[in-house]
Amino acid sequence: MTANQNVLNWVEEMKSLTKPDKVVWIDGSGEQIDLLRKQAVDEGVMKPLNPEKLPGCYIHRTAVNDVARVEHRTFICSKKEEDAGPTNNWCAPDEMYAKLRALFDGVMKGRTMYVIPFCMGPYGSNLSKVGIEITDSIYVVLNMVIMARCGQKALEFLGDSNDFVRGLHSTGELDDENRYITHFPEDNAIWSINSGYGGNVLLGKKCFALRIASCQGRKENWMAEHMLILGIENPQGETTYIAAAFPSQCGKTNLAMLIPPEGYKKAGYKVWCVGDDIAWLRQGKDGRLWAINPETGFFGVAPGTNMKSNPNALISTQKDTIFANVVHNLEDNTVWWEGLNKEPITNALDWKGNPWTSDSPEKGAHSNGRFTSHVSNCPCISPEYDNPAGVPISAIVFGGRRAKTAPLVYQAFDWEHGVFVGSIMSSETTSAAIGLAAGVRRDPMAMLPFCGYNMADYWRHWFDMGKLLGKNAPKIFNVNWFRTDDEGNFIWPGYGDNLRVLDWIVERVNGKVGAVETAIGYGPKPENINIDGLEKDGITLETIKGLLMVDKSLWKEDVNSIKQFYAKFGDRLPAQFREQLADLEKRLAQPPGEEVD
Ligand code: OXD
Ligand code: MN
Repeated sequence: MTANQNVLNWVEEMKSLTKPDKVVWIDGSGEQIDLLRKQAVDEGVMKPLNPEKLPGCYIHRTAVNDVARVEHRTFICSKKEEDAGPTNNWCAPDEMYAKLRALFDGVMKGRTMYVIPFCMGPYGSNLSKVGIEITDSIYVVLNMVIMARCGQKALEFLGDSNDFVRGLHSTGELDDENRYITHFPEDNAIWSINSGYGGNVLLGKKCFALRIASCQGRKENWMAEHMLILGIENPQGETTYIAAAFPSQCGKTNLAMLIPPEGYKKAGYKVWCVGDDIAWLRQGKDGRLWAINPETGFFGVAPGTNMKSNPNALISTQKDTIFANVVHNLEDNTVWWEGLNKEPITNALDWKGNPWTSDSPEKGAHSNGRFTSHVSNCPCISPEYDNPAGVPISAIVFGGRRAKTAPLVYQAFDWEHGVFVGSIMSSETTSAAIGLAAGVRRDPMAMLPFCGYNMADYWRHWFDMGKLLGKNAPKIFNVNWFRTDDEGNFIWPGYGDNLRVLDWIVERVNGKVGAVETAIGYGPKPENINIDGLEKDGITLETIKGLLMVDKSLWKEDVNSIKQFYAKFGDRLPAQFREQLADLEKRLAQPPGEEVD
């Protein structure tokens, strides 16, 4: 399939290490994929679902000990430990290669080695990059062809270049004691063994498009971020693009595909999804920051997805989708998960494959049960999604899940302050990764598990990008949909109504609305958040005032926890953060500020 000696030599080397019975190159053709799907069904890797109700859909189960990303087994193997930084697990590359060579030695005996050339990003884009994943999992192949542009064309795009990411994966024995998800940023290499869960094995995604790409971006003056990208089209047909970072399971996919509230729909607003998880951003010729979604699919969390929370995601799963670790409804050979609907399930298998009904005491789907669907299934996929130029980003939004501290929305004073706002992001922990203590954790830019190098250097890179972009830099905001009342109920309705907050953000970046200076940034004047039609949810101007309130005593406590977090980075912490913290403390000690334009 290629004459590229760099590729051929590497594949040969991996073949002699893993010793497969057979090697199959994925060419990206429909015929080959159809055959592989049949083979996967014959091998019992996945089961076809009801062809009338869910055409082209399959269900798969991972091993019960292998259901999520494993941060405690994820390593950044840079030559120097300090280059991985205090938030990553580190191991010297020689030591890790030696350990892994022993595990990979002969691991594919009796198995087929699949070679998947893939391109992250549209062909022809100066933002796109090629990877090759070698795997012995047919499930990985069938997911990768949904999640990335795979096959012959990726090799053509690579040409005879040596600039490709080398991904090696084997399901091994699924032994969790020897599970390793390892990254060698200096070699552009990823080695993953003993897992079959998407986040650990679809190497184009978190491993390449975030961990390795973040290192590449730093060297090459661009950014790889854990961000959704969406476009908001106003009734005049002008679209403003926003990139937004949220920790796992904070509703990123829901926000990326949101359906405008009735009033906005009637007025002619549209929301377009460019991507739901990862953004690669680079300065364009016009000086602005442009973004692509390097992926071609959604690897979304199924539980909680329904016609109210995310109709566009649910519709995306109705054909050509691979489900993992959800309920298999045997009644009509479909799938189900908690939060899908209230239908009683009487004859089903749970995510572990055990008989299950709605009356069973345990949940039927794993809380991190997933669907893999191609972006073209999504009714609101942006017409610009495949544009090699990407889309121009006007606003960067950070968010987290905080019950009390963070207000509904605020705007950073400037880029430097915005980097500080991103660096103090925090959220409750989720089940997308196991091995984490429950509670609030700092998750700067939602990149804590995904930054491939020292986070202090990563922040420095953000400051540098700000200098590069100058006056063209996007404005930075923070949102929190998750404030609760004294009974612990969410106050803000969220979902489609989040457009009301994005609307303020768009107005701000377009210079159409003023703001109020608060201790933590510019806040909206309460009357500038559009609440028309929210009376039914009991939302009034008073509610908005409450949601925008900045409780200084809580923020003072937060300052202490920020200091503790920053202390981990020692002298490497950018000096700007000490200044930002000191300024914040000063503002917290002062009376409220003025209205600004
Ligand atoms: C994901 C995650 O799977 O962030 O997208 O965990
Ligand atoms: Mn994610």
